[in-house]
Amino acid sequence: MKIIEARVIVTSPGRNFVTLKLTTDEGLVGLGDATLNGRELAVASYLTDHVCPLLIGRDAGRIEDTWNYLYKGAYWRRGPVTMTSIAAVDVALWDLKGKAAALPVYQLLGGRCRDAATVYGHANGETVDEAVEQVGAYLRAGYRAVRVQAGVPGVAGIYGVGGHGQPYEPAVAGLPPETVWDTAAYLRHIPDLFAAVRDKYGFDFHLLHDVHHRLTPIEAARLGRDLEPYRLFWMEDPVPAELQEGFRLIRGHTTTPIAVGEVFNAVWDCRQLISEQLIDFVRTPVSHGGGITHLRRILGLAELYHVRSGFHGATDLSPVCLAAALHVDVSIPNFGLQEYMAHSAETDEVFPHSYRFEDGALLAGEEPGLGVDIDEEAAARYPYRAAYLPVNRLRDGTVHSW
Ligand code: KDG
Ligand code: MG
Repeated sequence: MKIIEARVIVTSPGRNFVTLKLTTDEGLVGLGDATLNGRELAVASYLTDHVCPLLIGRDAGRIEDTWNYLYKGAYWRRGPVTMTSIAAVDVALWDLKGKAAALPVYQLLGGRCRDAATVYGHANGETVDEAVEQVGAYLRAGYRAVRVQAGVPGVAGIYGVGGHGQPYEPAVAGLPPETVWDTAAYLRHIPDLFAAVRDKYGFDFHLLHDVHHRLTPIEAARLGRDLEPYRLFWMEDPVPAELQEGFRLIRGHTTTPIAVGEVFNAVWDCRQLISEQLIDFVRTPVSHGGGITHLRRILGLAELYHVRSGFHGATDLSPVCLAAALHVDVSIPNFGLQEYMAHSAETDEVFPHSYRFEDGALLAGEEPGLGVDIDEEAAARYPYRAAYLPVNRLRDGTVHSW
């Protein structure tokens, strides 16, 4: 089975998505998500200008070989643009292999280890009361795990807060907006949020919180300790993770579990974090981490060190990525939890899919391949619009991690 066409589709049904579409001489179509929030067109160009021409005439069945050809053959290794591009090819090839074999992708990955992937939803509110209310809505909808984010008094534009009960979407149309950050105010406020949630709903479900890379190791150690009474499932991205050994300091002070890795793109970004057991969950998504092939390598290493999966699943990862994640989720022994932010109706219209939410979990589709399609006519109705993630500054104007 040979690839005869490789094409990139950029569409913006509510937000931007980049999709690679491969077609074979047998008329099969494979899809891969190539969306890199705020840098979409860089990946579109990498694929269109430098990768698609190399795919024409290739044997679509040679997934591992193609991965190595694109990774080693480029000479320039790793990085989000390269690894998102390789991931899109890899996922499209798994989709094709499933369709050629008339099997859902999880069957090719060894078959089910579980029936469905338990997910966590996003409760948020500008105030503690609003956030507590939203947690209740998720519990009533059947979720067994909820991430909670809330506004911090005196700090406008806090990460993860949509405002007035709206779902949160971090990318903003136009040039990057700027937000202000105050570590001391945040550290004072967040334990009260979790005290209020546990006080109202008890301990019989999982709670999570995303720090979004804003603290230093010693600040993160303090937060982890302050949150211990509320038994979090994880504290996410407590510090920027370039300095992997920095996590020793956090780990030495708190038993609050740590999840990291939504911005990682290769096993090398988390080798030390995993092998020194400095984290509990790895969050690298299929679409930024070199695809199913490379993500399985990361999770294979993680399994040896009691680290579980907690794949990123924000709205900037398309339904193609979410479907791929679900096939991995149900087929690996060390699954932890899957993030789930439901996509907009426009996004679902462009990407019809067979995965579905039921009883706090997502079920991977049973169709051959990934079980996701792209409606190109609908996609064409939503042209690309420039949009960026915010830039963060301290009160004195210093640029801070967002
Ligand atoms: O593109 C950035 C978002 O995906 C990110 O801010 C969302 O941190 C995030 C999460 O945990 O979903
Ligand atoms: Mg996050």
